[in-house]
Amino acid sequence: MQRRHFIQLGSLALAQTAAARLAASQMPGMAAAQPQAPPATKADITLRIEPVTVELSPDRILSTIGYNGTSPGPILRMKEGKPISVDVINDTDTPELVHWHGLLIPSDVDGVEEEGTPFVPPRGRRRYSFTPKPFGSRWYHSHAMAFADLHKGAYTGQFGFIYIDPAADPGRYDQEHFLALRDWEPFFTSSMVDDDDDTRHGPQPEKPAVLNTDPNGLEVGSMTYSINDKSLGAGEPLRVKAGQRVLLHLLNASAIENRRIALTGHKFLILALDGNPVPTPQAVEAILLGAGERVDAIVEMNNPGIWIMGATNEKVRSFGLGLIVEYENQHTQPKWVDPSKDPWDYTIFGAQGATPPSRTPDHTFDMAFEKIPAGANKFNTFLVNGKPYPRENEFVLKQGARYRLIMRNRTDDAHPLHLHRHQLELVDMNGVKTSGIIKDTVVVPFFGRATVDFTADQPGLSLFHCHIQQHMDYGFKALFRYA
Ligand SMILES: [Cu+2]
Repeated sequence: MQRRHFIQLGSLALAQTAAARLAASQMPGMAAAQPQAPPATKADITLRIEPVTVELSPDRILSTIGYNGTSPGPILRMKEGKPISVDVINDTDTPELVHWHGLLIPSDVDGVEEEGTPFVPPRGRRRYSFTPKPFGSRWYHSHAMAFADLHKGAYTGQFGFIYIDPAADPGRYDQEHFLALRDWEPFFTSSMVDDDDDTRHGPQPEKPAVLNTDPNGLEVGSMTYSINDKSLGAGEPLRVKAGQRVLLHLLNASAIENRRIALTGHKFLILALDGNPVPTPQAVEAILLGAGERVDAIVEMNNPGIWIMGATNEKVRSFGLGLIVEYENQHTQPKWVDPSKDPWDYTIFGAQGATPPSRTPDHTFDMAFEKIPAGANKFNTFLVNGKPYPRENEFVLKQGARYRLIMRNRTDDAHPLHLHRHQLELVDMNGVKTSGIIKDTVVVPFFGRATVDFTADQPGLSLFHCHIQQHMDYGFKALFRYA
């Protein structure tokens, strides 16, 4: 090849790269993953994305992707308002994103492709620097898309707790535990009914007059469960003494299902939802945790025995979702008794009396969610207001204004809806008014309706989506932008 020829080819290649970069910088969904050199200073935290094995029980050892050799990853404790840096090293062949769920941080470090956060490239690294807020139970997880690949994104073991101090005051307590509900080895199935969904017995204000009866497409199921990295009966029991107060930080880290749990013989005193203290703590027998949601609760250990805490769904519990709570000097078999059938109801934790929401909204967005059944061996898709993702300039926010979102669930499934980088105040659930409950993920019931308010105080793109990975991947999302 002649030299002149070579130079021409070289400059053409350069021009193409520059054009690709320009295009990438103009499209938030295509942010270029430039490799970063190791930084000169050491970060406060290093997270290594790498293959891990998880020993759910002696005869059930799984391979997945996790953080720092484990799944769940390390519990990250941060101080509210104190800047922190996290080096993420990606020892896999897949571009990755780490999302800091429930934190009010800028789009470029939120860990979301649609918001324009750069990927952590395969075999590369990227530093996330941000100021953690607000305090409470948060978590971190992969926000990569998975589509038909059940070995990607939130289907893997890439998740862990974040706890931001100062904590909400739980009062005196004797033990503190972080417990993540998980399913493993997901598979496609055409016949899945979510038996845990206690919302299907409630009011159905959004049930369409004519139902779409087209045959359903593939759903994702599991037959392997755990709390943290152990299946029921395989790990050490949670050992307690009569009279102790045990603080539990519960997280549903599932990519596929909402989950209802109970602890036989005991009640959970609910202190915080999604890490935010509730106006009216109440004791309940069972908790419904949507995928992505957290609950902080105190359990008074006042009923000596050996008890099972776990999924109220018998099949799910027997496939591993549970742990044993053991009082000292007890020698009986672990016991399970179904809790009362009282449905989970956010509004009982709201402000007492007819307290109005903290601020009157300036503008209301109506959002109707629909599922388009795909038929055998295909993937269902989801529409927001009749249109597929992406959509242009539908949800544009004015900084400082207060917005109301009316979420109308016209599907036969309960969906955990998550808005990134903002805090939602629950104001209405199926017609029941409430106030003072602050969340980042809200389960909108089966054919039900939930209304939330939020202040547009976080400029930048913010993703709104169902926290069930398959639903998000196949269209159940919207992008909020600032004017
Ligand atoms: Cu969903």
